[in-house]
Amino acid sequence: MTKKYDFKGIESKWHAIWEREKLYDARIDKSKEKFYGLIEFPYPSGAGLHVGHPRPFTAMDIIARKRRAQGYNVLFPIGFDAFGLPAEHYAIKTGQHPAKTARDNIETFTGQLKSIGFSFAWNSAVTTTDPEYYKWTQWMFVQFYNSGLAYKGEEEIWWCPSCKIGIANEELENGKCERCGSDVVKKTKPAWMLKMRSYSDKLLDGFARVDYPDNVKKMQEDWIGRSEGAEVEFPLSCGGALKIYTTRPDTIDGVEFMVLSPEAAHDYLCHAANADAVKAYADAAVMKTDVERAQAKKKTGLKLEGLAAKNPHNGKLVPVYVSDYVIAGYGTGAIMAVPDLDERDGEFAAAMGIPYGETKLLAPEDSLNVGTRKVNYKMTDWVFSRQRYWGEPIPMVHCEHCGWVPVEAKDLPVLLPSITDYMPTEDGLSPLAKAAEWVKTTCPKCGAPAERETDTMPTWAGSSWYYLRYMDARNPDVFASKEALDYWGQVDWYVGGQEHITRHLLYSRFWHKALRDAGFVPYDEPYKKRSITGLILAANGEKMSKSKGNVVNPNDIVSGYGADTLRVYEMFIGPFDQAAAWSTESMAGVYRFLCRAHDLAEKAGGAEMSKKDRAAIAACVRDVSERIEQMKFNTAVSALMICLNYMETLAAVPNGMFKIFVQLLAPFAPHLASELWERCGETGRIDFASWPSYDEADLAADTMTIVVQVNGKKRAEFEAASPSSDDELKRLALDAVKIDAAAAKKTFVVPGRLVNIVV
Ligand code: ANZ
Ligand code: ZN
Repeated sequence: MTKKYDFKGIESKWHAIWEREKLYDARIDKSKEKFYGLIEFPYPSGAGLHVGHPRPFTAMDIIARKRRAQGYNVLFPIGFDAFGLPAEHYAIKTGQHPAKTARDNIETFTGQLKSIGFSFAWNSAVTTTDPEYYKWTQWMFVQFYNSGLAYKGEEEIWWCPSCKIGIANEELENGKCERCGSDVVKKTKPAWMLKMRSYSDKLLDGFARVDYPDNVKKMQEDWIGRSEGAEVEFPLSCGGALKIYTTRPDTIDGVEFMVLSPEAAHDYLCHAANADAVKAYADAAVMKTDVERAQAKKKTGLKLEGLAAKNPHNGKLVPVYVSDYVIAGYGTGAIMAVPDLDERDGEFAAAMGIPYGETKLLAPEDSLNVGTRKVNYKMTDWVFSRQRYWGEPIPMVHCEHCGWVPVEAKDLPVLLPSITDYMPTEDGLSPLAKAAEWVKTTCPKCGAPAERETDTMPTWAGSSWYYLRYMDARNPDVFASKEALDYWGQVDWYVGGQEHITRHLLYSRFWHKALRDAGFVPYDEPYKKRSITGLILAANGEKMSKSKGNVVNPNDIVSGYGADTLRVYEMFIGPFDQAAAWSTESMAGVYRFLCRAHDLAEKAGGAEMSKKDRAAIAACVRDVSERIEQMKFNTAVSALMICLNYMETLAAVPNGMFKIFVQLLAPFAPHLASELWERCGETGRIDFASWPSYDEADLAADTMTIVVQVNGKKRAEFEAASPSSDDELKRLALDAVKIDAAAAKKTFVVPGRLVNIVV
């Protein structure tokens, strides 16, 4: 009697078994080789899991499950990145404490993730807002401070007047606040900074030792923006000299004028006859974002009347301009303009009506005697202060006598005080500044009354090192023991979204290298291999969003079709690294595939595998195994479908064949596969049954039936691999009729059909 595919019953049964047996919990086991697979942990928003999450999660789950079957000791952890603005905004709106909403949301996420059957090591789950976790985030900041990597600067930062928050360059979206879309302005504020720029070369060098897609490297390289050039001083008519940075010192003969950034122009006002006009231009320009300045349709600017610069190469006197296309934070904030060769300079010359001639390039050896070699980076230091409530307090204390003093390790964590007014103050101070009792403390060094830092860390802090905590998540004494760090080592494979390449991925590489240099981790790159996944879009190709009403809720798929259908469909939806549009029909097709696989179990029995069966299953083993490694999950699913189609044509499905199919299906549809494995009479868990291999010889795909005639009469029949050589067929034919080769006068072959033996 055929049982219906009861996915609900099957899935809840196996969830209970996995939970009870703690099947996927991670433990150090030195007798086995380790595999550490990582996904970007989710931000537990109030909306719950969306269908985009399971795509990379299922992919790494498949790899983790395959590795277990291959005999590896697997760490496939999960956690929650729960600090940050959305939670705080929600708290402001609803009056609920963000710690409470975070807890509630994490509970929802946990239930959803478990319902999809990810083989996460729940015993090493972490949450960045947990004081036992952020204690270490703070501790690491103190280590960075002690090694000179953290400093408090008077930095120019971007300020969103609406969110009332200082933000880093990389958090701008088209020059606007990425959260609320408001225009941002520049503001000078004291801020904690991390010396990330000084790690530029180390971050670039590290690429040689990791396996990242080329576009990921390229995006990070562009972000770091290393360039080699020279600094050259141009003496000024007012005395002193103007220092510029150029990547093309060989063009110095073609310099027609100099350009100051608006910020730099302020230093030269007293030498300009038109000081007021220059000041007005510069003041207005300073309030624009770099992006606005770079993208302006028409170049604008002004000459500093009465000021001239002398070309140190040819002695020519040239005028000095101010323009906002020259950026203050790059190079020296001033340039030599070569309108003939540099496009931006050419545009500026055209806009200002400056005539220019052709440039004679210098030979590389000449140029350098007027300047000094210089390497520049676009990447700036990391602005690490946020004037927000819902983040890790920066563990620093300010003392009148001792200045800034880090909180001692024994006093960590510096707990976030419970407050009810989360709004930042109008003067830009963090809401923590309003917690007067909390702010008051004593100096760790001299014991005098002192004040706590009230800025908190950016969201990117907790996610910069979470992969380290996973290795030893419950250790109360250190962020991870040496034993754990040595055993689990680097993350072997990290999969996640395109959107995290220049922020999270770069920040965490920097953080890791800083820890490495301080002697706290034993290797210099956190992630050995990184892969990218594409977005899942709505059916019409648009981004899914609440406001468009086109969001697919994974809960509905799990309850209507089962978690295995959701998983297999998300893998089948299209090439893994590309965006793909949701299709309910093709999801239903996947559901039918699983129903058929389920039903086929009834046909599986004691039959022996034919040559043809062996070829079909060998091809499936090869294709599924290879395609998982290449992350070609959609074609791996196709291979499973082809194999199922084949088995359905058989009168009796050999048990041996069906079981291999079930093993190959298991990483994709683990609930159904576990159930079918049991129905095949297996008592162990399919998770640890060794991954199937195949015999190259079996692949000789098709077989053919060859008739053997002796003196024109049919005497026997045999199966041979197709294609086979004539010699091979003759040998097999003689074997089949037990005639000695020497006794055969003549043997001839009709290709694909028969062998005739004349005796
Ligand atoms: C003369 C020249 C001639 C330049 C030429 C380029 C081409 P990258 O490669 O991005 O590092 N530059 C320097 N500082 C600048 C600033 N603060 N704001 C805007 N532009 C700046 O770019 C370096 C080049 O960008 C420099 O080399 C300089 O223009 C300009 F045919 O000097 B060059
Ligand atoms: Zn002190």
